[in-house]
Amino acid sequence: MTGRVAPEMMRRHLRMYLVLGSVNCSVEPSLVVQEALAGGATMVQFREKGQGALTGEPMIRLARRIQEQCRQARVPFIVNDDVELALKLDADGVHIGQDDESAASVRERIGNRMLGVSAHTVEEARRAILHGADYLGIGPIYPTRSKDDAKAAQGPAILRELREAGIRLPIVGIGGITVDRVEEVIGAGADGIAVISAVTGAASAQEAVETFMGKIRRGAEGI
Ligand code: TZP
Ligand code: MG
Repeated sequence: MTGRVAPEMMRRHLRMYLVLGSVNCSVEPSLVVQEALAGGATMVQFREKGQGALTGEPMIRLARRIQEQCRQARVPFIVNDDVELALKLDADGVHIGQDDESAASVRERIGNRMLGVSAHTVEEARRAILHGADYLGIGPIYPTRSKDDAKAAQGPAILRELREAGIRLPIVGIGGITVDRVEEVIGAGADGIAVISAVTGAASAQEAVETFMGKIRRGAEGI
C-alpha cells in the first residue's frame, strides 16, 4: 500500500468486520475464518485475548495462518493491541483501545498501516482522529459477553451523537450486534459492523456472514 488508506476504501473494509481469537471459537479458528471469508467478510481482526488465550509460538502460528487466509481472500488483516506482532507479521493494520499505547505513538510505529481506535465519547473520538486513526471502533453498542472489561452498552445513540458532532471518520459499531440489529446500527451512522459471537458462535459462520452482508448492502444502499 502506498500512503494512508483512503476513507472510502476504509468504509468498504469496515462493512462486515470479523473480530476473533481462539477463545471465541469452539472449533479451529481458521475454519471459522475460512467460512467467514467465503461468506464475504470484509476485514478480519486477530484478537487473541482473555482466559486461555494462546501466547508465544502457538499464538504467532495462528496469527500467521489467519493472515495467509486473509491475503488469499484479499481482505485486510488487523492485529488487536500488539504492535510488535503487527510489525513482525507485516499486518495490514492495528486496532487499539483507550488503555493501550497512545494512538499517536502507534501511528508513528506503524507508518501507513491502518489504525483503528476504540472510542466511547466525542472527546475520545476527536483525540483519536488528531492522533492519526483511520477508523473508530464504537461500542459496546449493545450488551456483550465477549469482552471481560466492556463498558456499559451505549445503544446506537452514541453513533448518532458522533455524527451530529461532525465526526466524519469511518466508524464501525461493535458489541452485541446481531443480524436483527444491523439496520439500526448502520442507520445511526456506522459504516459497518464488527462482530465476534454472532459469527464465531453460529452453526455456519458462512451463512451468518452472508446474512449480515445482505443486510449491510441494503443498509448502505439506503433501501
Ligand atoms: N469491544 C467492544 S464490545 C466487544 C469488543 C471487542 C466484543 C464484541 O463481541 P460480540 O460477541 O460481537 O458482542
Ligand atoms: Mg486493547
